[in-house]
Amino acid sequence: MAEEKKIIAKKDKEINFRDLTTCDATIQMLEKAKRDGVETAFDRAVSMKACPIGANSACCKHCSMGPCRLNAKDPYGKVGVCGATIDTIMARNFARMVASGCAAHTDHGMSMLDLFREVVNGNIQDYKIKDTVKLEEVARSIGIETEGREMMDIAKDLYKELERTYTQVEGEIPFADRVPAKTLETWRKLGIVPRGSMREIMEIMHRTHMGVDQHYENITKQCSRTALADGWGGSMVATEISDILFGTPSPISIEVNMGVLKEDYVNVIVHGHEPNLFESMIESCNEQSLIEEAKKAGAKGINLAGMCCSGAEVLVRHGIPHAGNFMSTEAVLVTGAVDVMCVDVQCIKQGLAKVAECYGTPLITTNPRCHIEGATHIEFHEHNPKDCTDEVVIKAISRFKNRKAKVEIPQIRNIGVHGFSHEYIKYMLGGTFRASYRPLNDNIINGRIRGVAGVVGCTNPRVKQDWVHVELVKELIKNDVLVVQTGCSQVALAKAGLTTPEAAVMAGPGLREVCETVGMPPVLGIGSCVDNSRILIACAEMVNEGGLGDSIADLPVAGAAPEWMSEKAISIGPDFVASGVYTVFGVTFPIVEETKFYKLLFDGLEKQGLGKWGFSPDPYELARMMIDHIDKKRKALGIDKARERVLMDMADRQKLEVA
Ligand code: NFS
Ligand code: SF4
Repeated sequence: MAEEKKIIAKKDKEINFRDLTTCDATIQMLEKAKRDGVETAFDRAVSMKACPIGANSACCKHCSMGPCRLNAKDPYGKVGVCGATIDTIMARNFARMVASGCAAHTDHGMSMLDLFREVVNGNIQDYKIKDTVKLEEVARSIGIETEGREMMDIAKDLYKELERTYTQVEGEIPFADRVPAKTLETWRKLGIVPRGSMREIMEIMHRTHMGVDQHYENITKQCSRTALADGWGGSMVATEISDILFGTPSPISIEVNMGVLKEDYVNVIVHGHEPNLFESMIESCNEQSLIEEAKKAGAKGINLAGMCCSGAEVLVRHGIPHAGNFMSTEAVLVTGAVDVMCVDVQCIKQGLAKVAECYGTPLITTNPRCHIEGATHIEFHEHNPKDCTDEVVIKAISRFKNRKAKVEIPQIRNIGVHGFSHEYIKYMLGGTFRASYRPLNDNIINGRIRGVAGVVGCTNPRVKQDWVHVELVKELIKNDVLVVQTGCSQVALAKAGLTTPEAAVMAGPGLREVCETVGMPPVLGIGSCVDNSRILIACAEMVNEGGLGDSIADLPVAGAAPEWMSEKAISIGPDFVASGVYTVFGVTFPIVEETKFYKLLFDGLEKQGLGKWGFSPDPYELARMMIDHIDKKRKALGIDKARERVLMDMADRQKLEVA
């Protein structure tokens, strides 16, 4: 026992919070948590070493002849009891992560579609179709006639079509119509055009059962097919339906960081993923009778903020302040200022329950799919959404009245401009009257913009929070690469102040010129993780606009999830790779290097006409890999010389200006 105490004391001394995160607000709260004797995921990540065999994906527990552990140092020296090789085991594990990630996104998308159906059928009155222009655009994009038709008729047809994204047993998912012809041709040749996501997920689970698919190449094909059913299926439906119901984002000034909490207000935090809960919470927090209640309790009013992807959605749609990304969700409770944290699904750490309890903050689960031991469950029904959200606000008011915890709010607030939907990027660059991707393509062709990078995904206590994202993005924009962002990554960059038009000074001369002309930031926040589908659509539009090749694989673009942690990232990864994008991950990669499966992902897929994977834990190396790839694509397109000319001209101009 004494021995144990000594170890804990030593560990405590060793933890320097600055090594764990670059988020100053989170550091301040981790220090407070330590004083308060409260443990977070940061502490647990230090004390729980990641299992090296699992990290390499060299173990299998798909049957009770095992679990079997193989040796990463001698990967072909041993096989599982059934004879499964390292490649089979890694590919199966990977496939199940894809299935789980795809299931998360598609189930979220299906909830949005359920809501849409009920709105269209008139069974739900609290939500309405807000963006009719988008409704028509989406309908037209999959071949639904819109000319001279009633909005509700179009909506009914759209629902019927999009349902196929999930339930179709044979044929191609509807949004396959949006895929550039050559990319689609490659998919058809490889047999990876998704049918319906339910079918693809079911098949992956079947094929990875003991004794079924035991060829890593064949398993990888089903990974691609399932991942495409996420990105061009479930995720895309989630984004498009949410835009139709709640509005398509356009640039809006936003505030992020824990300083958005207000000591003298009732603070309500919504954390999770499905925007229907948040939209209703916005209504409840603006409800006059509840504001009166809050005032009676001694508060100045009700203050609503988001976290994680729910937060990212309402950040870009309505400019609702955002309190922080995934690794700050426990830290925000340590402020003592949160009067309620209301969650739905995904990325909700079970550890929140304990931290919330320590500070007397009610943690409310609302979704039938996600209960947490120790939290209060108030179920959210979209037929009567405010029943739930009003009750949550009442709980928050009561907690405010009885606040016992000492309040300490880090006084840090960062301003940015977010909300660059792919539609808006079109208007922004092309103007209202000639909205198109032409100016973006032209600026890429003439070399001012070297290429485009999507930097997305989670934060993870195994690496310094936010640091990898921020350093990677800084490096990219310095090299004239325009960055688009979703999820927790964009919040990291917003906190670092890079999502303002003024941040253009940190960009290379070409990108800077474009940003300054248009008045846009060099880093464009576009929404939550399901909104990665906006990046795919933007890629498709760039191909269709012309001049940058015939398929997404020809584009000078790359993607990165430098601090990823969730299985959803392992679904989005192969989605981008199969779409033709070079996709790099940080932190760790669940694979044994130099195995056949490794060579397929990191090299072989590209030879099949798809994208490929890359990995490095180092942001500068990641940037180098992405830029090299972009340059390789520029060369293949024959536009590498144009860039040299532009840069030469710029240098001459700068010389003149100096003279
Ligand atoms: Ni994306 Fe959203 Fe954040 Fe990662 Fe989690 S919130 S869906 S998974 S941690 S970016
Ligand atoms: Fe072991 Fe094969 Fe069973 Fe996996 S499926 S646990 S490798 S015997």
